[in-house]
Amino acid sequence: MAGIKTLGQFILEKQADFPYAKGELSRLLRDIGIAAKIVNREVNKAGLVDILGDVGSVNVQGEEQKKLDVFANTQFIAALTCGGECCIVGSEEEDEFIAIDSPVSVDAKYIVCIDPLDGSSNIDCNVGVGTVFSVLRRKSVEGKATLADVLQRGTEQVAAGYVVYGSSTMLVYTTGKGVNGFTLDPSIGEFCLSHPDMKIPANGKIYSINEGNYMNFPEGVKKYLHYAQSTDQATNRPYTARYIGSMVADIHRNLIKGGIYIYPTTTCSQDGKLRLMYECNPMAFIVEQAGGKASDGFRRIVDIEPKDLHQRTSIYIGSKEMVEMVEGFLAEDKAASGLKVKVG
Ligand code: AHM
Ligand code: MG
Repeated sequence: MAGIKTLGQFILEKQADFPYAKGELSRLLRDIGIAAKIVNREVNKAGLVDILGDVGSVNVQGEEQKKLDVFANTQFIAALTCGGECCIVGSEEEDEFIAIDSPVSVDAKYIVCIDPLDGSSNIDCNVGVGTVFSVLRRKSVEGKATLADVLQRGTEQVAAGYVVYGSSTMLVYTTGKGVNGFTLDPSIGEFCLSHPDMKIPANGKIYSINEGNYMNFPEGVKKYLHYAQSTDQATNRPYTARYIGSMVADIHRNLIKGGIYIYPTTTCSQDGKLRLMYECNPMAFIVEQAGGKASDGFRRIVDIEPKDLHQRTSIYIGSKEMVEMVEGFLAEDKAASGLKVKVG
């Protein structure tokens, strides 16, 4: 055991920093870790058993649900229901939030918004997928928790994390005191601390965006791509394009190597594609805690006031200087279009 620190040990150790903590958040994180291990087992054997492919139903976003999506959703909801610390789960796979009404959850203080299996279009072909979760504290003090308890800004998150099921499986989380990463050691079935105090480089060379949508991008994004692809030795350009199509895996790589992940608004999806409450907010919390930036192009993601559980937003997230650069192009463009409107 020498030198190994498991996720469970680490969570307990951190809890000791807060002498009045009752261990509820620690137990919640532990429950998520257990469900992640079960999902990991199924993701790993997805090619062997009849779990690939569509399950036939369509989720609230109008997307076909894959079998593994459904499996992951069931596992996380079951873990949070049995754990007793969570009063509401908001999931990408569920139209409405789920109020947990089990005898062990009567005093539950936490709300979890989760994308149980992100990057689901990659399941069928053995490419990395992930889980993303955001933890909020319930605001109301009596009665049943409601949607108003869920719809809190990202600044109110008490914890956030993701699991990336890749060539190895990692769980990365923050409680607002830095970011720590744990790699699953399959031989002992434990997440072990492998990436303590993760920091994203202030600048990088990687940009991640679905360039197939180029024609529909805002002008500021087109200008940034032109900048990224132009040659300039002093700033290490041209940059390198890397796009897996699983946000968790793309952002995880950029967090380690330095880079930017962009999913902008397009003329076809004017609110963007990714979901604020369970995709963008948790990733923004983590990346900011690692020293990076996350914005919708004009303001911090975590400052956006949510109106709906499944609300979408544009996102520019990653190395601080890269996000600021693209924000600069977007601001220039906004100012120029404002001028055009005035002149006209
Ligand atoms: P999902 O939650 O249905 O899997 O969708 C989210 C995913 C992100 O992981 C990924 O970065 C993006 O959608 C890919 O979208 P696109 O295929 O439009 O590039
Ligand atoms: Mg998703």
